[in-house]
Amino acid sequence: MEFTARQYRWRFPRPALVMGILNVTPDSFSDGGCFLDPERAVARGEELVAQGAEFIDIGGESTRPGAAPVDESEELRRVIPVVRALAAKTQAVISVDTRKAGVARAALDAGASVINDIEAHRTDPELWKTVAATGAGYVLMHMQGTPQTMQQDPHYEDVVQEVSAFFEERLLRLEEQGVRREQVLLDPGIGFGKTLAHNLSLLRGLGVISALKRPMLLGVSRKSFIGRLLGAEPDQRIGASVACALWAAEAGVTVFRVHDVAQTVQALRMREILNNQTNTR
Ligand code: 7PM
Repeated sequence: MEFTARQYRWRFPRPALVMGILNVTPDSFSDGGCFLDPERAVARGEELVAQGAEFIDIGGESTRPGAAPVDESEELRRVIPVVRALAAKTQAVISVDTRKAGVARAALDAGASVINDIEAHRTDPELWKTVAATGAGYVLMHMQGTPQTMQQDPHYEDVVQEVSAFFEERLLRLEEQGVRREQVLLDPGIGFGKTLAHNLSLLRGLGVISALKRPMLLGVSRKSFIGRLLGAEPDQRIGASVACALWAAEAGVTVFRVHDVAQTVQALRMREILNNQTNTR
């Protein structure tokens, strides 16, 4: 298995990759408003890289349930200076969390290599063409509904089968648009139109998605299902987030989108040593 994003290429199996989260929004649930100032955002990005992140995922529009949409000029203003600075200053692969082809294009021009599309191409039909034309990496995330409505009454007959069928269908449509399978990471979209029970079923059923033979990305970091299960505030969910990452690594997930890069990298490296996946001589 391979994943390519512009000039980058990873071959699997290989040690897990960590994607550090950098929100440049005024309203994200665990770090909202902290990094709206570009200088602070860039400093935070450099810190994530120093902690071992190979990807930085930069987002300028909150995906919080019910969050207000952001217009393109505002999203560009938030995101592009940070992409440009981190692409120039760090070795990290820059990912941009956007649903807009205009933002994706500008970000790729500014040095980004991956598009993290939480809407899986429901909003802007130009987005896949941009991914095809640039050879960018593409995170294909499953969501039922839209960020505005997704948590109102999510319903599935069999969430694991339905998410898996969604990926198969989108992979075919992506190929029709000129996006090669090698460019795609599959992400079950934990918390996006899912109840607690759906999230747990998906985590338990990751092996089914892994049978699609594409690398998987997972975002569980500090999510509310952990709070619901264990009663902790977002910044007190690190242990459970890391536990989920180790669990998911066992099921074949290879890319982890996290807030707590140092702790996650340390846990994943330890797991790899115990599995004899890493050369320790
Ligand atoms: C409310 C709900 C606030 C969800 C914040 C979130 C993912 C993502 C996010 C994910 C990919 C968060 C999320 N989650 N992109 N963006 N996968 N690809 O906890 O799971 O960061 S936003």
